[in-house]
Amino acid sequence: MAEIEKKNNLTIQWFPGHMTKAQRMIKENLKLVDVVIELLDARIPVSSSNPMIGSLIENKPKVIVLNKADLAEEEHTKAWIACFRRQGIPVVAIDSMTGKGIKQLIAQVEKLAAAKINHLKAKGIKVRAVRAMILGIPNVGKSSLINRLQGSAVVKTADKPGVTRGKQWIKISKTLELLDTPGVLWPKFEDPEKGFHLAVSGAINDEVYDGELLMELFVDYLRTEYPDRLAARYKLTLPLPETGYEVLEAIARKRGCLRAGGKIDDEKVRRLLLTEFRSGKLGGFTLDKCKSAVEEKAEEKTEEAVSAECAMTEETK
Ligand SMILES: Nc1nc2c(ncn2[C@@H]2O[C@H](COP(=O)(O)OP(=O)(O)OP(=O)(O)O)[C@@H](O)[C@H]2O)c(=O)[nH]1
Ligand SMILES: [Mg+2]
Repeated sequence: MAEIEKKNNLTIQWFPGHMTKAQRMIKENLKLVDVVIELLDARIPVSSSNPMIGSLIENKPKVIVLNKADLAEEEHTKAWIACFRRQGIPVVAIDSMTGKGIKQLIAQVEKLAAAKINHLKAKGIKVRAVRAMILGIPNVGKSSLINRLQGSAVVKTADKPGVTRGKQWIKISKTLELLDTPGVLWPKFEDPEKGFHLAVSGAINDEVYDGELLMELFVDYLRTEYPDRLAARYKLTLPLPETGYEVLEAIARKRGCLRAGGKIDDEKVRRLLLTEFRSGKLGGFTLDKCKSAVEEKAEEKTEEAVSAECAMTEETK
């Protein structure tokens, strides 16, 4: 079966009732906030971008945060930052575990809220703290970022999607208050590649998709794109075996994921590989690659050429 067909067969979808409720809550609370902090997963900045957020937040000032930058490839994160900046979108890369990048984020939030706060000042209204709402897909690290900013575990976090269920305001300092929100996805992933990326990175409840098929695709991806990493981590010899399953078998043997009689424990080795990938043990990964400025320009030119050609065809009709 071709790879694209397999991805189509994954039919990943996860939009449980609590997400519809969360969306309503986000809309209702927007009027209370000055700035929206949209967390994207630095490993998948395209796939983790909820297409419904634009219409949900309308014209609220927004900063994009590429969280889990420690799990992504540094040069790709830099390219993504440049890409957002070219579009005039404020962006910061952070690691909510160590706090790297958080100072820049606070500065950015204050900058975006300055106009509103100054407006209140000018009207003689007592200056209040800046209020920001944190939005993002499940498991992207919204609650972890709040805990990091607060310096203690004020909100619950866990290595599984769907942990935060209600809203919660947290006073970070005299000048900043944050609203934690539940992770929200959207009803249908129009591109199966996005579903694939969201599932491997841990944004989707592992019980709602075919784990075996997902791992088949994922091992193939690693085998072709990152053979050196697999070889180094699991002490395999290069070139790697021809098929993904043989690669899994080799890993299982190295790691003792075996059943009685020496048969490999498929489930155990798949789980091991996924867990090690998600926790960064295989190194940083950026699954969504960003187009360089040169590629973007070339594409714009092609689009211009196509429109010019269409216009000419119209004229000669
Ligand atoms: N390596 C790394 N792990 C992170 C980072 N931020 C969060 N995590 C981990 O990601 C997992 C999810 O974090 P949460 O803060 O619970 O995510 P959330 O966005 O609040 O998730 P929901 O409440 O389910 O929507 C936890 O295991 C965190 O430890 C980061 O910057 N780097
Ligand atoms: Mg949470």
